[in-house]
Amino acid sequence: MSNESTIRKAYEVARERYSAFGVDSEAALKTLLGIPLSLHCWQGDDVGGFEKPAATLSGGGIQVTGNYPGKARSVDELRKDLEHAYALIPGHHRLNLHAIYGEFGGKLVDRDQITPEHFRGWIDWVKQHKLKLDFNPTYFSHPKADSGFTLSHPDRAIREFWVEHSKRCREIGAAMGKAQGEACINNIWIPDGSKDIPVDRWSPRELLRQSLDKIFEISFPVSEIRDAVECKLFGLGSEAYVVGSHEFYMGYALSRKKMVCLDMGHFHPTESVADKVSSLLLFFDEILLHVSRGVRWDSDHVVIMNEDVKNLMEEVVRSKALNRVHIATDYFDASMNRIGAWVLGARSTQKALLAALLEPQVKLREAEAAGDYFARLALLEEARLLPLGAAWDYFCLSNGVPSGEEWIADIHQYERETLSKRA
Ligand code: RNT
Ligand code: ZN
Repeated sequence: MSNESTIRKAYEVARERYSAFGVDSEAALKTLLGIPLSLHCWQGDDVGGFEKPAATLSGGGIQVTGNYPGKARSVDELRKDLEHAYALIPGHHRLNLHAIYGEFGGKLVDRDQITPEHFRGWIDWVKQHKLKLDFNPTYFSHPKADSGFTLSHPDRAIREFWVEHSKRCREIGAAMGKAQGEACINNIWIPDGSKDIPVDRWSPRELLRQSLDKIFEISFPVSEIRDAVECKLFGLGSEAYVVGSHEFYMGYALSRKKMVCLDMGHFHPTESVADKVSSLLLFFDEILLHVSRGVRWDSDHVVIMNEDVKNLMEEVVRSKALNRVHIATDYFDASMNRIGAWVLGARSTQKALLAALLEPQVKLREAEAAGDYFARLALLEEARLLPLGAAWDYFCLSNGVPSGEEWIADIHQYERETLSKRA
């Protein structure tokens, strides 16, 4: 029996099994196909970008460790790698660019000088590949970020530099949105904070509020760009204080009608990001997620379908909020094949979404409504062993990408034929 017919047969059995649980697996697969993931460009080159002189990731409480060979050294290589990654991820997706990934023609174009023209190549490239773009200003790896403060810097000139950068990024994002006929999500994350105990926690936050208000003075159509702000509990070198805390941005976004971005690695490890979804969506129209995996003090390990990601996607699905939640990936690992890391994180996120879509919600809610907490817990436990894998394989097969573990060999082949030739 061919692999394909095994997959089809297994899915037939799975479909019946789900149906007995009151779950329509066909509908789940259809919904999954309509969920775009915004794949972060920065896994491809360890958050390097294409500025001249080349920026190496510095400051900002984020760090990439490892030196696995074969990283993309140019925009062409990055695009080639991305094409390879997208070909192994079922469905239609987005690309999340950072400002340092513009095409600056080998010249020094400082961050307060960038324009939509520097991103024309990307706009054309995504059109050709039927992808959509999202965007992020870059507030790290720059001399004016070395002090650990950017938009909340006490020096007005430095703040203004970063405000100008942010304004230009919004202009770029709006140009992307206009060109692609769909809003670009522009996400602001700044590294500002301090390693040790500050006495004045107030002033930087007041300055940040002021800078953000300046950035958002210009309004663009929501059909072109929508803005998000991303909080963090702590980072490397900002252990004692982060200016853009959860409370800060929640207050800011709510009062200014912006989105909050929840990065899964930016909260206390015992805090559930999944639990935040319903609370936020009762007050916000939309939210942005950065799907990541925190491990001890690192917030950016490659995403796997762990309990946290599963719980988060369950909450999005249970809240019937798929149209109000933008899902982006955010992690960076330089110790393994980078294209493999991209695909692994994206497919794992999709698997978690599929698991959530295949959850026997009706039965679970019945048990809960009846106060039968034993049955609720037992059903949740039984649901873990439903044939998710068969549905996933069939989803991959029907969308023309390798199913099961087949894609791993594909990554190895690309490494042999392409990545290993990069000195
Ligand atoms: C950092 C934030 C932020 C970055 C990217 C590179 O802690 O998660 O989203 O990962 O901007
Ligand atoms: Zn993030």
